[in-house]
Amino acid sequence: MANQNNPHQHPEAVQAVVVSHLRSEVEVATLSSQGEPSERLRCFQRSRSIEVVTGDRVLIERDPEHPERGVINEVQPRRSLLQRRNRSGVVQTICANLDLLLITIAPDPEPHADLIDRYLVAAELDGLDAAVVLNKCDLTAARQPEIQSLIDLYEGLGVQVFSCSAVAGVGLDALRNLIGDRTAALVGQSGVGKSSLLNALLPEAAAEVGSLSGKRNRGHGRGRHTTSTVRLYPILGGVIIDSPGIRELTPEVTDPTRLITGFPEIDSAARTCRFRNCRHDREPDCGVSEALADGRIDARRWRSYRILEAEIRTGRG
Ligand SMILES: Nc1nc2c(ncn2[C@@H]2O[C@H](COP(=O)(O)OP(=O)(O)OP(=O)(O)O)[C@@H](O)[C@H]2O)c(=O)[nH]1
Ligand SMILES: [Mg+2]
Ligand SMILES: [Zn+2]
Repeated sequence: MANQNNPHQHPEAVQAVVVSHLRSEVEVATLSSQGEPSERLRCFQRSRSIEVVTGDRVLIERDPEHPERGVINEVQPRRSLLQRRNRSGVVQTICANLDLLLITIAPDPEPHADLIDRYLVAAELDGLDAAVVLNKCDLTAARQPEIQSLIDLYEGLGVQVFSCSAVAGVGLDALRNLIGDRTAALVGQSGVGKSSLLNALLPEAAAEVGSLSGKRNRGHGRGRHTTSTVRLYPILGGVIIDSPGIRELTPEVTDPTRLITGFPEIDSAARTCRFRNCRHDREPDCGVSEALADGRIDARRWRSYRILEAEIRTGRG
């Protein structure tokens, strides 16, 4: 270990990954020599200069008197970050060091396609892979035309769509293969079955799943959300992160001119506009208007883009 050569480094520096962070309590898992999460410890942060989030790689020091406890001395550089802006414009970090976003939807609750677009933007701008996971495919018959047109739209944009069912045990091997040795986060609306999928892939996760009536969590000021913290689970060489459901997402876009790259079909049409500063409104020879007219750009995707663009311009989520 590095500390054998460096007398100034703490003698007990241990590599770990943050499993969850709730208020002042941080749960970490020490990393084996293969880099796999193993032993769990409860830690606190020595310095609050960096807020640790689930997925962070940290250096910890064990408490000599309580081996199940420790102190986080250092947060290592992050290779990626999933961030959002809340309604007051404050940037919140959801998790760190992700490779893959699993944008989970279901026939019920009804998918919000704009939310899918926003996750795809976050993935594009943060350099993450993304796939749409259509869970509850055992229920798809109820909304067949709407669901099929969503699948067709996103597949047409080059996004892979995985149909599966946590309850019926369908499509789970494909998900396992997709995750492989990567760190993947299950994200999406509340009730689509993110925690159910986690449990189906990894029964020992024993994550809490929403009751069918949705009554149990009412009256706690959280609506019907079941999962309340972002939490990491090791799975066969990879990692799954389960996250609380959200209704809205304003991805953190530091360079607004890059937003359009999250909408590749609009981006490529806009490159053919006659005017470089075309506002795609009523300008002549506007590539976007042409693509909207002949169906290369879906009208809903265009609205979705414009709304997000306005939000980012005004700095509000
Ligand atoms: N029919 C059917 N129901 C499912 C399936 N997967 C999950 N459900 C049900 O959907 C409900 C919500 O599941 P959860 O796993 O708690 O959903 P979640 O996305 O984790 O919700 P939040 O934690 O609130 O974000 C539960 O009643 C599950 O039993 C499925 O594949 N088919
Ligand atoms: Mg959940
Ligand atoms: Zn134009």
